Amino acid sequence: MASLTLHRVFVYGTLKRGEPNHHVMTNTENGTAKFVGEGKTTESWPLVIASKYNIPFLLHCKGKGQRVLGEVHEIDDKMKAFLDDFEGHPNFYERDRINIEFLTERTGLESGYVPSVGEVIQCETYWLKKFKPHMLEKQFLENYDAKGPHNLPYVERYARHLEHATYNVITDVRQS
Ligand code: PCA
Repeated sequence: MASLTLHRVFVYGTLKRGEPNHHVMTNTENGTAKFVGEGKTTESWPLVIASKYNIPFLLHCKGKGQRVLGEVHEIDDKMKAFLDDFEGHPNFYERDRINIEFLTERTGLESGYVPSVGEVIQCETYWLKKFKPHMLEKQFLENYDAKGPHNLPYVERYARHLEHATYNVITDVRQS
């Protein structure tokens, strides 16, 4: 039987609406995802762009960087399993909790519970926990945009060299 459990995920990078990997969250073959609203981390964390493919990473290093803006989505078990695989959890990104201040006003038309503005909610996010020291020398962003003024455009997976299609060959960001 399909589980009805929903999980809140905070996306800060290419999974956000309008960003290059958002389509995986709208593809119902992967499970279901519902946008709940915008949010901001309650604490400062470094959000950087790194690797030859210009991939965004939230580094698990509290107090550095800025409070990061992103989106809260409600996902089912199937989408959670899909995203874990997609993000290489736990061998590349690691999914773990993060506290998020919810920022979006209710419209009154939502189905189900929606947090109020200013409410702090616990979500799951895809961290880079074991990162190489040079990652902390990069620019710390507040709000990721693949086409932003940083001039580090995201290289989509299909455009990468064939043997670089999976994360385990990206060796310049993660400390083994
Ligand atoms: N995808 C995940 C982690 C970084 C990325 O590009 C996200 O958008 O939150």
